[in-house]
Amino acid sequence: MTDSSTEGNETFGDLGRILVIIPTYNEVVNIPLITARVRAAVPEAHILVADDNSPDGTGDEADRLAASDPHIQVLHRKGKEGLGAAYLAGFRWGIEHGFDVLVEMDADGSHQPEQLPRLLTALRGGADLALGSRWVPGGEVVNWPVSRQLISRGGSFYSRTMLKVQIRDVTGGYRAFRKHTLLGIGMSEVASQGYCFQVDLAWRAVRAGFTVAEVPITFVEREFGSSKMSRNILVEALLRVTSWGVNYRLGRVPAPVAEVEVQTAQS
Ligand SMILES: Nc1nc2c(ncn2[C@@H]2O[C@H](COP(=O)(O)OP(=O)(O)OP(=O)(O)O)[C@@H](O)[C@H]2O)c(=O)[nH]1
Ligand SMILES: [Mg+2]
Repeated sequence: MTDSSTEGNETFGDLGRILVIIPTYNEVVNIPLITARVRAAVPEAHILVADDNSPDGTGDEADRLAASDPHIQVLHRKGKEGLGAAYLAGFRWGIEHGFDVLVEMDADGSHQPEQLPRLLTALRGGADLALGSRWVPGGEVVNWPVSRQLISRGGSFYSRTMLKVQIRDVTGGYRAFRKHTLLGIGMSEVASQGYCFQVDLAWRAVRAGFTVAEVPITFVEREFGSSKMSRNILVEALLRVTSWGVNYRLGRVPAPVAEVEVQTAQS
């Protein structure tokens, strides 16, 4: 079940230039569907597909889409380096190209473009970071196996407890950042890759004193293609979150240093 109607007919030009970054690895069926939905839902937004040289030809398909739509661009990366690295490269690209709002969105339809206005509205309301949340009132998951729900809820609970953050859905990956938020969280120190990349960024934003808003979303299980979720991603998250939590309690985790590390070229 997907929500095919965009909420409201609002425009978001007052937020500046909006870039939706879609990381892809073997999403050839999904990429035309998701880009079309983003274009329909928020027509002023631009899209950057960050593809890690997918063997199934997602990069070529994205190039075809980009050739017929100036709002779509493709960042071709040399090989599979994980979600975190793809997003960091996308953020840098977006800031260098003069974007003011940078959105994270999966390619597989789990993050519904029609709900993007909710995240953008939260930024307009004063948030520095808007998090799409499954685990706040009004948030939900559709067609997700109980095993995945347990991992997600358990991961959020463990991270919240270890890191003492109040965010209910700290592992979620549907997010909108104001540019200044990304410039203030020390992106160059971020090394985490999979699930814990999302925890890392949210925790950094909180420690840097930014306002984080959780916005309810309906998360829909992917219909096409296969999951890249793996045991390694879970183990990485568990080890990193545990080590961050222990060091935090020992007073060894400073607040992120604001660093303007990207040259902004207005285009
Ligand atoms: N560029 C790039 N994208 C990736 C990589 N790993 C995953 N992705 C993309 O990141 C998004 C999320 O990955 P998914 O496989 O859907 O992971 P998930 O949402 O945890 O798993 P499911 O719920 O089972 O779909 C998708 O758009 C993937 O194509 C990677 O190494 N590089
Ligand atoms: Mg997914």
